[in-house]
Amino acid sequence: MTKIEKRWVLKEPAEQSLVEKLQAELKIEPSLCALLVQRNIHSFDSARDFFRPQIGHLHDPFLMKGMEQAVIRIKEALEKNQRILIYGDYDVDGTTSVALMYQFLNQFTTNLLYYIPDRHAEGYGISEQGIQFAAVQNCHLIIALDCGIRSVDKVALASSLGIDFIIADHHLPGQEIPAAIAVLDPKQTDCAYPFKELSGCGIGFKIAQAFAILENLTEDTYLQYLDLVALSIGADLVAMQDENRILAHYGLKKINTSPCPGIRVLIEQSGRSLPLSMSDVVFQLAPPINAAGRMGHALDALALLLSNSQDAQQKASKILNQNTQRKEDDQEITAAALSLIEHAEDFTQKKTTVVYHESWNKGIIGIVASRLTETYYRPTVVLTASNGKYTGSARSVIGFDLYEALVGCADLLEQFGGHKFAAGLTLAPENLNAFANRFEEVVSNSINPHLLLPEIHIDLCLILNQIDAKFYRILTQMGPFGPEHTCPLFMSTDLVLAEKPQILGNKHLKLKVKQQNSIIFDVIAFGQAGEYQQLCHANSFSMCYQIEENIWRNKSTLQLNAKAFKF
Ligand SMILES: [Mn+2]
Repeated sequence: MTKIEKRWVLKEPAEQSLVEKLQAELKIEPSLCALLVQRNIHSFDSARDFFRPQIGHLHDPFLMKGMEQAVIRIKEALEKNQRILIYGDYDVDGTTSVALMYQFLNQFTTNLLYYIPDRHAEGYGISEQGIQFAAVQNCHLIIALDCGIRSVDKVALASSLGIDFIIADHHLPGQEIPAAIAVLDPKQTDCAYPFKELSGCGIGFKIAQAFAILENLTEDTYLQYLDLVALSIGADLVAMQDENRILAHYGLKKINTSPCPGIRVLIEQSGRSLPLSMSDVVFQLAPPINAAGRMGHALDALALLLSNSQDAQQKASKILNQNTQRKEDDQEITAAALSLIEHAEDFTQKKTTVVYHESWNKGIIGIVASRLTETYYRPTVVLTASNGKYTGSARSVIGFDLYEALVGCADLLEQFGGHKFAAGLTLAPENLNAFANRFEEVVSNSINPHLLLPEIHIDLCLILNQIDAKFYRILTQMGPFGPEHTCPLFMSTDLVLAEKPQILGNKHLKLKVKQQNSIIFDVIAFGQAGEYQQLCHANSFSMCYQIEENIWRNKSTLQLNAKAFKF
């Protein structure tokens, strides 16, 4: 397998005068002040708000377009005892949205149902089957979460059946907005809400907050669901900024102290020790919840999130088993896809990857597409057969607009949608080769070749002696981290080995490094056993890394998690 060379890009250094001013006020290590300034924290006050997020700093939910209409319609449904259907997407954001809204409203009514479409049979968004279900069940109101902003026809259909809609979505609106009672989506150009990057579940949370304000209820009626909101923020990869950081901070606290029974059991069964970080939420808790929809039906994930403690064990086992199966399928399909790529003619010259197999699971091809870009860093499309057509998931490389490239292939596609980095498409089987050729042509003609080299963005260059327990403690207080507020990545140069490296399980490396007469640091380098020879022979090297805590036999030490080496 070829190794991808990555370009190391050091971020623009912080302005020295601002760093000095902040250091005079905060009296912490200048390199930490430099990190803060790089992240637009310039004063004592903004640092205080940043390190101590406040629930009181959440935005007024009524600033969101449609909020007043939404909560008034919900209130009316409760007063008239109308049956409400809570409708959500099949991923983590969708299932947490439904769990939040269902349980919140369940405090005031039992006349409630929920619905999640089948990923394989119904696909994404509001389905006709869902609306039929609402009609048969005599629902008067559907609250759609994490989907619906483009469901113009479906909302009209519901309306013709006497069913009202409230849409609470965070996806990009199309030309036409559905004619619902209320459409909540801060990405509407005429929505004045000050923060545009809430998750779908975050929008649901804002509805609950608005309803509580309207009805003079205590904060706890909605704050008790912050564990679900934090889960959605992590899993949906929304920006860890502004309101999301406050919600994630308190939600993570709840996950680590008093989560709902389903999340508690999921943590226990996954074997992770507390406290969980946001990255544990993303990599340990989210995948089994997503696996339900990919391998079976997302209702199994929702059942866990809604469960009381008695049956949570068995519900968690079910989705954890589905996740194990998902991982196996995912590895198998990835290996098969890599072999297809490597057997294709001229594959080393290609700028794109397009692979197809009729038997691949439609719920997994998106993950496989991302995985393939880890080996061949190119715009990638993975397709499988579905209902007589070929359907696919596409992933881009950073900085290249995949959606635009698909527009250039539109005449060969039956359907496509998505955004810059990820998209979905459907085509007729006879167009597969023509599409693969056209996609290669369009990308080759428009991509800047340097985009095909992945970049590592480094925050700061550090001297090893700057790293100590206090430095690390303040660093962790800068979390939770996520997109747009990533865990700081450092680099150090002129490093030498303090002893011979060890290879762990054929794949990983464990080493000890120092810098002149610095103290010695333990380093873990996942998936980098291939660097062993060069490390052993180098006079000195550079390394980029994150700093983490390693707890072993109740003893905590700092260790460096190496992401790349340069010789
Ligand atoms: Mn979402």
